[in-house]
Amino acid sequence: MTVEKDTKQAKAKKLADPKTCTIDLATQEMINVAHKLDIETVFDRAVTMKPCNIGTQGTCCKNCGMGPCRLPLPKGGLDGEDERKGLCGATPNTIAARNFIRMIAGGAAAHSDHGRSVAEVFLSAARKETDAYKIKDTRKLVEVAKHLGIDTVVEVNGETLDRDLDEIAVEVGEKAMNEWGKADGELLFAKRAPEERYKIWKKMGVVPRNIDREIVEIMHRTHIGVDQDYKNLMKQGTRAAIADGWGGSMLATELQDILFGTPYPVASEANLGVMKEDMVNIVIHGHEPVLSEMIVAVAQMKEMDDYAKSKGAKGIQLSGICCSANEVLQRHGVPLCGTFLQQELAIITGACDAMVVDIQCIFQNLANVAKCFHTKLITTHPIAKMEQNNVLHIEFDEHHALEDAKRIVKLAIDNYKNRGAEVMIPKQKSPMIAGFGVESIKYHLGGTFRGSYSTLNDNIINGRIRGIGGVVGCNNARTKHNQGHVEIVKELIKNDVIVLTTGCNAIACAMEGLLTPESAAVFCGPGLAEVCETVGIPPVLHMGSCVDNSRILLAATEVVKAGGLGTDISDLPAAGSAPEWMSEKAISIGHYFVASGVYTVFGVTLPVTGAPVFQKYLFEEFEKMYGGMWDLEIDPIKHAHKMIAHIDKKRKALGIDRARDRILVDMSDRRDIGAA
Ligand code: XCC
Ligand code: SF4
Repeated sequence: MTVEKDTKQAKAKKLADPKTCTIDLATQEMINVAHKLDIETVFDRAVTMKPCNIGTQGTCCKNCGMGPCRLPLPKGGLDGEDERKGLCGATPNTIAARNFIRMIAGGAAAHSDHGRSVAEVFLSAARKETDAYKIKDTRKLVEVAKHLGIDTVVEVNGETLDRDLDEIAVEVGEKAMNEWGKADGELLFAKRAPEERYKIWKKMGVVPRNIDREIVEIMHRTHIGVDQDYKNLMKQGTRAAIADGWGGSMLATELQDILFGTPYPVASEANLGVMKEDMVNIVIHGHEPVLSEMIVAVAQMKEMDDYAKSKGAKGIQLSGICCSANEVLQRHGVPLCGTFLQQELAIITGACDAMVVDIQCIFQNLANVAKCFHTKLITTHPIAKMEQNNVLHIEFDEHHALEDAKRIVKLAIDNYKNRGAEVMIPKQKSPMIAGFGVESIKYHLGGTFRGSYSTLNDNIINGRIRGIGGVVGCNNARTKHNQGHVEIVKELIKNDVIVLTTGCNAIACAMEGLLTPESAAVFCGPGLAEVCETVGIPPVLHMGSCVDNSRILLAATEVVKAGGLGTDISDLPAAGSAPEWMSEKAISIGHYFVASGVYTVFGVTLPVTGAPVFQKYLFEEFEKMYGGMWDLEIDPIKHAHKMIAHIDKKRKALGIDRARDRILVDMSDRRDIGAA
C-alpha cells in the first residue's frame, strides 16, 4: 500500500527534461543540479502548468466584474458569421485589441518609468545635488540638447560662444522631465525620425503628446464601454508605442549615455561560468543602471578588494542577468551571468553571495530558491519589493548612492564565509565583444576620420550585406531556451543579414559565441563575412539593453540619412524579430518597430489568434498605413526566411536586387580562380 502511494506521489511530481527545455549545456547541467537538490525552477513549472488556451488567443476579457468573458475560437474553426461576444457585447476584435494595447501600456510604462527615474537622477546630477553621479559624455549632452530644442551656443558682444555645459545639463534634465507630462505640444524626439516617417505619423494622427498621457489614455479607452473599435484602439496603441520607443526608452538611453558614458566596443564573457568559486560573487539583475553603476564603482575600489581578501576570498566577481547586466556590460565590460531563464540557476550554483535586483523581469521565485542557500537576495527599488521574509530591502537613493552601494557590496563580502559545502559552477562561458551603438557603428564601419554610415550603405547597396535584422527580446519558458534566438540569428547571418541585437537575445547570442569577430568566418555568408573581417566586427552587434532598442531606431535613421536606400525606415532592407518574447515590454517594442515602418516577426505565440479580423489588421493592413506590420512564426528557420523574403522585397523595390547577383558571381569566380 505505502509503496504504491509513494510511487503515485513520485509520479505526480513532473520534472522538466533538461535536454528538451534548453540548448545551453550550462543550463542543462544546472537544471540537473536543481533536481538533485529538489529545488523547483521555472523549467519544472512550465511542465506542470499549462497556459490558458483562451488567454493565449487574446480573447479573455476581465475588464469588468461581469466577466471574465471568454471567447475562444470554436473547436472546428469559425463557420459563417462570428457571433461571439462578451456580456456587454464586446467582440473578439475589441477584446483582443483592448488586451493588446493594455500590454503596450504595460510595456511602455515600464520602459518610460525607468526613463523617468534616470531623468530624475540626471537632473540631480546636473544640479550638483549628488556627487556620486557626474556628466560623463559632454559631446552627447550637446547633441541631445539640440534635439530637445535647447540653445547650445550664446551670443556675447556679437560673438558666438559655446554655452556653459552645466547650464545646458540642467536644461536638458528639465526639458526631458517635461516630456512625460507637458500640457501641450508633442513629443520632441518624434522629429528625430526620418522626415517621411514623421509625416506618416502626423497624417495618421499618432504623434504622441506626452509620454504619460498616451499610457493613461490606453487605460481609459480599454475600460468597459469606451473604445469598441479595434482600429481606433490600435491607433492609441500606436501612439503609446511611439511614445515608448521614440520617447521614454530613447530618453532613458540618451540620458544614461550622457551620465554613465556612451558605450564603445568592449571585450567580455557570457554564461554561468563567469562566476568564480574563490571570489565573492555579486549578481546584478534587473534593468536600471543607476544603482548597478555604483556597485561597479564600489566593487572596483581597493578598499573593497582588500575587505574581500580579509574575508578569505580572492576578490569580487560581478556579473549580471537580464538588462542591468547588458547596461554594465556595455559600459564596463562586466560579464553576463545568463539570460532571463537562468536567474534561479545563478543562485543554485551555491556561489552567489548576493543577488541585487532592481526592476523588471525578476522572478518572485528567486526568494524561494535563495532560501535553500546562503544567498542574500536584495531588492533595492521602492516600487519593486517581495513578500517573502528572507528578502532584504535596501532602498537605493541617488543622494546616498555610494553609501548604499558600499553597504550592499560589504554585505555580499560578509556573506562569503556562509557558503555551503556544495558549490557547483558550470564551466561554460563564451568570449564576446559588446558595446555597440549608433556612434560606434559609425566609427567602425566608416573609419575613425570619416565616421559615417555610408560604408554600411555601400555594402548594402553592393549586396555584400543583404540587409539588417534587429533581433531582440526575452526568453520564454514555453519554448526551448535560446533555440529560437540562436537558430534565427545563425540563419540570418548565413544569408548575409547583419544582426543588431539587444536584451536577452544578445545574451543568448553571446553564450553561443556569435558576438565575436571570429564567428564571421564560421557562420556568415561570404559577403557579410568579408565585411566583418575587413572592419573587424562581429556579425551580430550587441546594442545594449531593452530600452536601447531606441539605438536600433536611431541607427536605422542614420542609414536612411546616409542615402541611397530610400527616404524612410520602411524603405530599408530590414526586418525585426523577437524569437522568444514574453514580456509586455516586448509587445510595446514590437509595435513601435511596426509603427516605425519595420516588418516585425514574433516567435512562440501572439495573443491575437482568437480574433482573426484583428490579426489580419495587424499582419496585413498595418503595412498599407505604416509600411511595417506584425507576423508570427514559430519555426525558427521559416521565421528567418520570412525576414529575408521581406528584405529581398525591399531590395527589389530599391532596385538593388541585381547588385546582389553580381556579388554572388564575383564570389564564385573567385572560388573558381582559387580552384584552378
Ligand atoms: Fe526581460 Fe530586458 Fe525580455 Fe530579457 S529581453 S526577459 S524584458 S531582460 Ni528585454
Ligand atoms: Fe465581459 Fe464586456 Fe466586462 Fe469584458 S468588459 S468582462 S467582455 S462584460
